Amino acid sequence: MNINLLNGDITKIEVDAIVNAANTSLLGGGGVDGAIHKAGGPEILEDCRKIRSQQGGCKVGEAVITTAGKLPARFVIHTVGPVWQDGRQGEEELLYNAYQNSLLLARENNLTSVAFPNISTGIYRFPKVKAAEIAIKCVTLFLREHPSIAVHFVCYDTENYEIYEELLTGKK
Ligand code: AR6
Repeated sequence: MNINLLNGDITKIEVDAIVNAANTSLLGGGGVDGAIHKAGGPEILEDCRKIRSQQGGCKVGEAVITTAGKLPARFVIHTVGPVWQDGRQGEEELLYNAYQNSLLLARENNLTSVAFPNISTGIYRFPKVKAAEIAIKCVTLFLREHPSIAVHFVCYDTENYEIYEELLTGKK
């Protein structure tokens, strides 16, 4: 299966699309969202504003696609993960939807390589192990149906990297 694990900065990855852990406003923020807009330049925000004027932002669990501006990737897929509250507000399903809708958008646009950050595990406080299990399950099931797509999990922090490494390879 075409799943790769990387440790580093997603803005540097040369793939068809990198995924942004955005918020519903699509107007940028901190974390990976801030890094993507900073490195990609104002064209990304311009596209986001167009989408806002058409559909008023992006709901939690949904995804939209824009240019990647100056980034080495061709496109940015912006998705919105859930804020972790107590686990009883549909957070797991919403996170699954965020991964799945990003992959569906990649496929609709005939993209063959996609890089994901660890959506919701920063500012949105989703428990990291649970988030990694959801991400890997969603991607694995999707790639079974669409084996021509390659997915890169790009972990910025060591904790997430080690969690993914253990789940993907069973080694520690
Ligand atoms: N490359 C890859 N991963 C990164 C990078 C990077 N350059 N920078 C941070 N991460 P977060 P969220 C990791 O907080 O929890 C924003 O303000 C980080 O270590 O970026 O979904 C948005 O506008 C963590 O593992 O996103 C929203 O308001 C992961 O990216 C809100 O944060 C996600 O952390 C979304 O919160």
